[in-house]
Amino acid sequence: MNGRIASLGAIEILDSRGNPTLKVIIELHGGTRASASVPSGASTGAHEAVELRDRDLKRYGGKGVRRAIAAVSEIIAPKLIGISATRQRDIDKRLIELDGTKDKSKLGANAILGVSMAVARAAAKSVRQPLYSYLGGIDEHRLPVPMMNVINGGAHADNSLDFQEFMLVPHGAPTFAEALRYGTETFQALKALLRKLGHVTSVGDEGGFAPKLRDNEEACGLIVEAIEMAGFLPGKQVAIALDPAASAFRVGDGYTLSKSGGGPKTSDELIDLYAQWSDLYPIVSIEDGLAENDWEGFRALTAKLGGHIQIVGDDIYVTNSKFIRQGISERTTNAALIKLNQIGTVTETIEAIDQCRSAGWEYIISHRSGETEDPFIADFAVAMGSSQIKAGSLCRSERIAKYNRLLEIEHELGDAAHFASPFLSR
Ligand code: 2PG
Ligand code: MG
Repeated sequence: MNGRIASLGAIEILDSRGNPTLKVIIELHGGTRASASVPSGASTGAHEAVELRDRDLKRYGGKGVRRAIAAVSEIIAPKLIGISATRQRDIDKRLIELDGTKDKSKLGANAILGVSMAVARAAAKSVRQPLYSYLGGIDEHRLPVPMMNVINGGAHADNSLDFQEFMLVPHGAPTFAEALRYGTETFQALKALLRKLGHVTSVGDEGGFAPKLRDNEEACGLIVEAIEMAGFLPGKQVAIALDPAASAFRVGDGYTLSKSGGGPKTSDELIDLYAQWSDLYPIVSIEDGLAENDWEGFRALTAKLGGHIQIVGDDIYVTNSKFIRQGISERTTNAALIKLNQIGTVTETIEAIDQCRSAGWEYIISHRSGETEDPFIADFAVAMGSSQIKAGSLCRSERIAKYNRLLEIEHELGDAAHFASPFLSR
């Protein structure tokens, strides 16, 4: 019968860092074909679902994904063939049961997620709907505010910055297309500014510049200067978001800013630093300002700054409903980062988002530092009515693919498209 899964397989492709990943290819009875590619993180949370890698040092330094591919064609495919691709929830449940582990380490979260995403895309195609309206319903029409990572540090660049991401947030634009222009013109101004100051303008893993600056704070100052150079109002039109990714510089009970030579700090000292910065710079959002095991520090940060700044949990929640629920009851943050591959299926990701919605939290759909040209998260962000998307800088096609897809969606929605800042009410 049309719409039922006829074949399912995967091939090994490369991600944006030149590491192998999977592209899952699915075919339905009736001729619909679809595919989905799986991203991969560098600064991963300890409780993330586990990617299956071959560990065969003779191929790709052990990072090959042939075992995950075999899991798709030999274990998963025989169980899913014949089922209607529109039964996403049921299919995801079967995938979880087939794997049987808590962290999806048997079949691999990469194998499982690739199948889950490919199923969604094939089902959308089979009912002739764009992915965003298939997953979100016909009423979904919100375009997310982009968070654009224009200065890279931490685990994403070999430079002097401990903090991983310094992002532009063009939330004061009237449309997504204009927000993209505000961000891009600021990115180009930043390039000119760095060049003028004698810095290199080569880029890190997410396409942001990776200069050797004096310290982390200098990045904020340069971004404000670039926003002004591009002719925008800092804060009002283009604001700043940070992802220090603090788990990466957690040492013992404290934090050590070793890349910048900033020395050790306690949680309270880091929180004070963020408070100072938020007085000096137009910062609207801080993600992973503390480490994944520092729940107490997160609570203190949220108590201090959460009234006017978005405090986002990434590594601490890993898109897992269980941790998000705990975060809600303990007021650990007021927002969560959402990454499909942290949890491993489309259904579980939607459950994590439902948790956020029930608490009135913002939820930000995010890429990974290792990406492919697959723009799945662009459709997913619109489908989920997410106020924000984190998709990297304004160069490198694996990042731009997501922005270009959002431009298409905005165009397709026409007058129904809605772009609004989540920050004006703060
Ligand atoms: C993050 C992500 C994406 P990675 O920490 O938010 O920017 O990085 O994919 O390396 O975990
Ligand atoms: Mg993060």
